[in-house]
Amino acid sequence: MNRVCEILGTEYPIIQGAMARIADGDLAAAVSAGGGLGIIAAGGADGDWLRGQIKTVREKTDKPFGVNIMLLAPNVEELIDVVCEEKVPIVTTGAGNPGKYIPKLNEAGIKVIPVVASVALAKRVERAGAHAVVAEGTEAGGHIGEATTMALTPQVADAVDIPVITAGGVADGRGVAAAFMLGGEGVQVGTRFLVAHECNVAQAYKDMIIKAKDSSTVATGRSTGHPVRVIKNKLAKKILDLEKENADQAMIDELCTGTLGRAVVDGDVDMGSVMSGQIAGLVTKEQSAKEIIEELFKEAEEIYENRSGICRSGRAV
Ligand code: TUI
Repeated sequence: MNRVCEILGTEYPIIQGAMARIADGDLAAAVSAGGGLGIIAAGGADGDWLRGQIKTVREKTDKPFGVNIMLLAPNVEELIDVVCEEKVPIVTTGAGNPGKYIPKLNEAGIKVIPVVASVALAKRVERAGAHAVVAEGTEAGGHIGEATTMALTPQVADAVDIPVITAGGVADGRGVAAAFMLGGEGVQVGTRFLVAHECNVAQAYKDMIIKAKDSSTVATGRSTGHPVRVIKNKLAKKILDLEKENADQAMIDELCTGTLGRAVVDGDVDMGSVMSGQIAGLVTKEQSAKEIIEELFKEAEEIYENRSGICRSGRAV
């Protein structure tokens, strides 16, 4: 039994990424029923919506699931109260330091798994009582840090005793195997679940992920200190141009307002914000969440079984 499976109560050590405005109760239930940990993304939502999605998951599956709380949200306290009242098994957090909320969540019987982009934050949340950390590299979609998955995972794994779950650039069995080689004991996968049959994002968004290639994403917002990885489109180019010209921040904010919903709900993939990881180029087909999970771990296990060692001087040793 793997430590991450023990903490999550899942068959496989995999967490579904919290895709803001996208990851609802339908997707979370499908991932949890498929053997992973489904996550409802509460960022941008209110308490009533969250309660409704938690109910949806519980109606569809009796498997464990989680809620992600995006710490830049203005109503964090309200969302924390909802997850405590509903006794959600797992909470993941993003875009900030959840330290001050961890004791309250733990007292309510909730395990907390912060998403971190640095060793410093990983150490801080471990001290505050986190059960595990997701180390998310800059290859990930949405709000990102600077370090790559390759550099971040082993450094976080050496710095903390709690298990590390690798995120950013994981979309197939090779990514899962690599995560374990780097000291990860589990993975968080976002982009591949965007095209799950059970994912309620606009079809145009899914099509954009499927046709993406290695160079299709770009990080906007580096000039503001809040970089966000998105698929390169008209909106992203406009934002980058404004940033290059050192345009007024208020102008950039105005351009960005409402753009996530525009892509996710309206399917406007030209002037909407199509958040995606760099690994989108590897995502080529729509599948059920269960098929995705089973394929990831079947491929990873095959890699481990077929390994004959590390190559030196052209021969396996
Ligand atoms: O949070 C995410 N990914 C997200 S949140 C999101 S919603 C959003 N929409 C528009 C603009 C901004 C956000 C979309 N994607 N991933 C986890 C993550 N956390 N990545 C990076 C961080 C992070 C960065 C800095 C965590 C903490 C931090 O500093 C806090 C500290 O005190 O050190």
